[in-house]
Parts: sequence; structure tokens; C-alpha cells
Amino acid sequence: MTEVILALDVGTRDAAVSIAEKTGPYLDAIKIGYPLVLAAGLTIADELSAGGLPLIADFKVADIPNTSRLIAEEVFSHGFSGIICHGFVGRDSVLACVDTAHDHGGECYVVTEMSHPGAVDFFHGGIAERIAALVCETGADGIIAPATRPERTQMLRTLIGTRKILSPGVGAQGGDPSAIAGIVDGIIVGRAIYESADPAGAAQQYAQFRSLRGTN
Ligand code: 3DU
Repeated sequence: MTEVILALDVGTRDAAVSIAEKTGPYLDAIKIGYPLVLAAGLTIADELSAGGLPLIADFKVADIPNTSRLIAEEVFSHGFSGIICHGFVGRDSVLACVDTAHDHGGECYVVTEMSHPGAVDFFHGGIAERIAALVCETGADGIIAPATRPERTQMLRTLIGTRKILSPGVGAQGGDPSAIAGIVDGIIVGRAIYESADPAGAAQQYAQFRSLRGTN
């Protein structure tokens, strides 16, 4: 099954809790990051994780190993089940996140190529491939790869084997769920759900793509 992961980048605690409650039945996980945590505080994670869905911390950690470890420790003491870090910082920093996640029974996903247009400035030309190799070396659980470039994500799949791929860029950034859902383990959808007049209905629409797992 291709999971549906809500990127809950709303600006208040009330909005976050309300949308999580409405859409929860159609989701497999919720991802939060700087927009919500800076607005509502990290305790919003305790509240959302109490709802029962896995919670992923998208802080795109990119620091020296010690600071990365301190960030990851804080994340896993607030109910998160996964953390996202950058890969370009190198092996030791990625390992700090991977090891801390695994010490807490959690998962670590590494950004391998981003979904926005500017991502091609640095991730193309061999960098994404090198990060994918690092993911395998460090024992990370998976990668973040773009729904906006399914051919690149398909290429990255050949490099990481059965490790998980979570894919942002569906909906508001133009990524087509029917083109990516068969390649990846989870689609990450933000604005197309939380800005919808009917977030539950929108989430339900994306849930239809769960059955495409492994078809591309
Ligand atoms: O564009 P949306 O509103 O569907 O949100 C996408 C989410 O995924 C958002 O939280 C963003 O920060 C995150 N993300 C990307 O969009 C692209 C990446 O390469 C990595 C994370």
C-alpha cells in the first residue's frame, strides 16, 4: 500500500488538531515541521501523536553530528516516530540522526532530491546518487524524493532497493499522484488537503492512490 502522509503546515494549534481529526481516517501518517512547531511549540507533537497516527518530524536536520543528535533526541522525546534529515551534510551527521532514531525505535529518512524547481541547481549532476549511496551505507530507513520528477525518483529507487521512498510535491507543487504512487511507499500531501474547503474529502481522494503501490 502506498501511504498517504499529510504535511500539516498550518499556523495554529487549533487548525492542526481540527484538520488532523477530520482527515485522520484517510491518512497513514502526519508530517510536521518548522511552520507548525514554530507557531505552536513542540508540545503540539505530543498532542498529535496521541491521536494514534505515526508522526514524522520534518526538520531537515543539517548540522554537525552532535547538534543533529541533540535535535533528534528532542524529537523522539515528543512522540515522533520518524525524523527527516539532509544528506549533503555527510556520513557522520546522517549517522547521528539514524543512530538516534534507531535507539528510540524510530526511523530516519534522508532528503536525497527536493521537489521544487531550484532543486536541480545542486541535486542533479550526481549529488542525489551519492546521497542515495550514503543512505544505504548508513542504514537509514528511506529517502525523500520528488513527486514532481517521477523519472528521477524511479532512478533513485534502483539505487536504494527496498528502502522506503516518501515523496512530496503531489498536488500544490504539480506532482501527479497517479504517476508517482506506484513507485514510492508514501505520498506527502500538504496544501491540496489542508487548504481544501473539504480537507477530509480531499484526503479521501488521495487515499484512492494507496492501491497503486508497486504498479510502476
Ligand atoms: O507542497 P505541499 O503543500 O504539498 O507540501 C509539501 C511538504 O513537503 C512541505 O511540508 C514541504 O516542506 C515538504 N517537502 C517538500 O515539499 C519537498 C521536499 O523535497 C522535501 C519536503
